[in-house]
Amino acid sequence: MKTFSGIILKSTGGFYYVEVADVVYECKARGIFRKKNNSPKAGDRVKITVPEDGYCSIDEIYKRKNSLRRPPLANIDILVIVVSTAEPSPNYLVIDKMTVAAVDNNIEPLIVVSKSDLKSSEELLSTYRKSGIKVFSYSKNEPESALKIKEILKGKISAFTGNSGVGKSTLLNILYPKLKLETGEISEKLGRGRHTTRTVELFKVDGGYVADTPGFSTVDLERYNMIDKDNIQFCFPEFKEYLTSCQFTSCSHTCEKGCAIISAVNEGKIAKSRHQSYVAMYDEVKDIKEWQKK
Ligand SMILES: Nc1nc2c(ncn2[C@@H]2O[C@H](COP(=O)(O)OP(=O)(O)OP(=O)(O)O)[C@@H](O)[C@H]2O)c(=O)[nH]1
Ligand SMILES: [Mg+2]
Ligand SMILES: [Zn+2]
Repeated sequence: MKTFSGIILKSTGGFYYVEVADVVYECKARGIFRKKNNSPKAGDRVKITVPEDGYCSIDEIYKRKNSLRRPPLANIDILVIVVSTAEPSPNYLVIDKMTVAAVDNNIEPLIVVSKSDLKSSEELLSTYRKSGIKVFSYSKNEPESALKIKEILKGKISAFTGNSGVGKSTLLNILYPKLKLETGEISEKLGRGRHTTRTVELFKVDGGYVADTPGFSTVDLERYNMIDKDNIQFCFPEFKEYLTSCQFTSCSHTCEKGCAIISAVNEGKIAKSRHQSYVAMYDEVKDIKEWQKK
């Protein structure tokens, strides 16, 4: 019997695939994790036991840097939020919920606008350039525009997320051609009503790992992550320089007269859609009681 430390690449059908120095072990998790409602997930660093015969088992999950419920991933450095200019059309509130979930979990958000060949990406780019979040645009016909993204991801663990059909797997194939991930036509997706990518999986690339994830519907996002209403403001990086002007008056920054955030929005320094998302998220969580969050 031997023990190793490794990283979980994916979990399917009750098995976990744990990489230890380029060897992947098929493991089962000990029942204790389920009892504690703390199942292992892709990205987890774990201790495994490899017996002479029988199943390998995951015995311990090492301390996580962070953990996302949806997509189910741990220890992510960068969340790459892929947004298409069209097919499907962007939804600013959905994008902003993802950026907030990332910042709240100590993950760097990075927005990639895809399909700039179908429709101008300018509105999305100008909105997020003001946000202090890195934003790039690319189209599959200009693969060189994706190279800057590759540079940022080097040596990191990153997860690609975004609506089904935005082009996450297509972009990953452009960045790392050896992955050869399955991609799908939008029309087929709608017809069959299912995602092309069906599991969360980590791939070893460029000294780090990237995770492809299945796209989600907005319904899933309602449970994406729950955050305290007073913390939402800190998850909008561009609010930071204005917050001190409001902090002593317990300003909610949603409608108050003289609010420095609202002034910055009116002056065009903060994008209107970002503030609208902030207000929507604030309203959504302000009435949720503590016990409902669990
Ligand atoms: N016109 C255009 N089409 C693109 C671009 N990027 C991806 N597509 C197309 O969009 C469709 C969906 O791409 P996928 O990469 O499968 O999308 P996905 O985000 O991985 O989708 P799920 O796995 O279902 O979550 C495919 O038909 C791609 O060829 C682009 O830059 N321009
Ligand atoms: Mg995919
Ligand atoms: Zn304010």
